[in-house]
Amino acid sequence: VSGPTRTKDDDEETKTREKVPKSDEQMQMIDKALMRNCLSSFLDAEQRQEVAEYMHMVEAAEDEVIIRQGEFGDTFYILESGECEIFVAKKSEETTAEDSESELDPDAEEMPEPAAGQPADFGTMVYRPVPGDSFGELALMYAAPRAATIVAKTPCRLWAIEGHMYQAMVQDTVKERRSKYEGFLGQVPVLSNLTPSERSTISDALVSVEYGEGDVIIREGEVGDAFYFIERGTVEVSRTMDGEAQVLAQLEENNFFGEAALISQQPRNATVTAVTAVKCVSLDRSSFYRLLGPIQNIITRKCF
Ligand code: 1OR
Repeated sequence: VSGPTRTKDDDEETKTREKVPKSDEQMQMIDKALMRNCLSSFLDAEQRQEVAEYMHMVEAAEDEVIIRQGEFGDTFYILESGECEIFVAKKSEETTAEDSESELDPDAEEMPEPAAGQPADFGTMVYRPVPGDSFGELALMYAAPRAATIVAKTPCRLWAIEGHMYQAMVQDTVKERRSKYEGFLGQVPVLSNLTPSERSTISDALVSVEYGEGDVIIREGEVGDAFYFIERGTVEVSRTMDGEAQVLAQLEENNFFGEAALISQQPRNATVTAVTAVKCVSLDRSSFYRLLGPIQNIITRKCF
């Protein structure tokens, strides 16, 4: 049932919903691509891995339309190999594309191919993605029609994931994050006056950060603006005394540090270094302020 009006977006194989085994190399390539796209750049390493596990390979033939501007589509793609081109049509041209779409009915004859040497007019070519580039995130993020047309110039291999698969995965993570972090925010003395709903708001603003063994997370003397909660790993807190670094404490999972930065812009009074690989969530003063207003009011607010 494939005709020239169909796109890769329309294919059933594009909507597969199972995990697909992949080589380490493929996982790494997808991971890097996810880190670079605004749709997925906020995901942490584990979440990216989960999304990567569900991405599956689709192939586009030379000249095949992968995404068509103006149409519905909710697949997100990463180009693995091959060459394709992105075209953007002006509004008037886009209407033409929509018109031809509305003529599409199941009994209709296949649309004629454009005459030889007469390429279909998709508008202005704006970008040639290279392997590792991704596209299709806009329709997914904003529930909008496709903003551009993407055509395979050579046979292409693409990693694909359907929008609501992706969203379901991320939505669960949002819920999990809330219940996980609301609890710990309650343990932090400077935040103990937050209401449960404020804690829930704040938990959405937490950013996952990862450090390797030996990385300095905060440095004594520097002005800090973020506070950290350890989800996994061990850190060492040290302070320079008589010109020598003295270890003051080791902190582990469920401990936090750097909270003074949420209330004051004083320099850090100790250095915190990752002893093992460390996974933290962090909250910075400006997000805290943006979400909850002047911090001082909250911290000094009386509980009732
Ligand atoms: P989508 O879901 O709207 C088409 O499907 C995709 O093309 C879109 O997500 C982006 O991933 C990708 N304008 C709109 N979409 C673009 C553009 C683009 N580039 C890539 N895409 N412009 C080119 C920017 C270099 C703006 C042109 C005015």
